[in-house]
Amino acid sequence: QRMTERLNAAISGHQLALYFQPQVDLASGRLTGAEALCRWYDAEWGWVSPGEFIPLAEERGLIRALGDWVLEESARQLLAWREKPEGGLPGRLSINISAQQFADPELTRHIAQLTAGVSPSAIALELTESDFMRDPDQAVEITHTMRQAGYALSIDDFGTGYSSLSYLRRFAADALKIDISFVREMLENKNDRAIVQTIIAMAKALEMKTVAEGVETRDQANLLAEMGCNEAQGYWFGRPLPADEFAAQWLTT
Ligand code: G
Ligand code: G
Ligand code: MN
Ligand code: NA
Repeated sequence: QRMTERLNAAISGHQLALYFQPQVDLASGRLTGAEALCRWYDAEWGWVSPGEFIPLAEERGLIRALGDWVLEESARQLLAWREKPEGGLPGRLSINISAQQFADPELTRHIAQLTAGVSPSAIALELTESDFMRDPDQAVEITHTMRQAGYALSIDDFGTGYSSLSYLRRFAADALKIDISFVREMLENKNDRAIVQTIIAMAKALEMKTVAEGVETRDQANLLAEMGCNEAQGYWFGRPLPADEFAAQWLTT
C-alpha cells in the first residue's frame, strides 16, 4: 500500500529515470538502437527493481501514467540527442508497452501525441508475446495500425508465450526478441540451443529479424552470430545506462 502511494508520487513527480541499453548488429558490431528501461530510485528504499514496480503499477492502475511518462521522456531524449554535434541515436529506440496500454484502441494516436516531433521511424514498440496472445484478434488490428503509422514492432520475451504460428504471421511484427531464458544456457544446454535455432529459422521464414536478449559472453555472441541471429542486447555489449552515460559511450563518432 505504501509502495503504491510512493510509486504514484514518483510517477506524478517525474522521479523515475529512463536508462538506455545498446542493441547491436551481431555481424558488424554496430549500434542498431537502444531499449528504454524504466528505473525507480526511492529515497528510503533505494533502487526498486522494475520486476517489482512494473507489476505493481499494472495491478494498481498506474501503468498508463507510467507508460505515458516513459513515452514523453523517450521523445524528449531522442530530440535532445539529435541536437548533439554527433547526431542522434542511430536506428530505433525500443519502448516497452504493457498489456493495459495495448488495450487502448487509440494507442497509436496516443503514442504519436506523446512523442510529437519524433518520427515513428525512430521508434520500435515492444510487446511481450503473452500480451499479444491475450486478445490476439485485437492485437492483429492494433499492430497493423502501428505498422501503418510507421512504428516498428517487436515481440518481447519470445518463446515464453505460446503464440500460434498462424497469429505470429498475422501480427506483422518486425522482430522477435529471443527470451533471455533460452540464451542464458545455450552453450551448455542442447535443448535451449535447439529452441534458439528454431526461433531464428521461424523468424526468417516469416521475414522478421531476431534480437537475442541477455547476451553476457563473447561465446554466446559468436554462437548467435553463427546461427544467423541478427542483433543482440546484453551485458556483453553494454548495460543499461543513464542517458548522459549512454551518449558518452555510444553516441560519439
Ligand atoms: O530493466 P529490467 O530488465 O530490470 O526490467 C524488468 C522488466 O521490466 C522487463 O520485463 C522490462 O520489459 C520491464 N520494463 C522496464 N521498463 C519498462 C517500461 O518502461 N514499461 C514497461 N511496461 N515495462 C518495462
Ligand atoms: O523484458 P525485457 O526484455 O524488456 O527486459 C529486459 C531486462 O533484461 C532489463 O531489465 C535489463 O536490465 C535486463 N538485462 C539486459 N541485459 C541483460 C543481461 O545480459 N543479463 C541479464 N541477466 N539481464 C539483462
Ligand atoms: Mn523489452
Ligand atoms: Na524481454
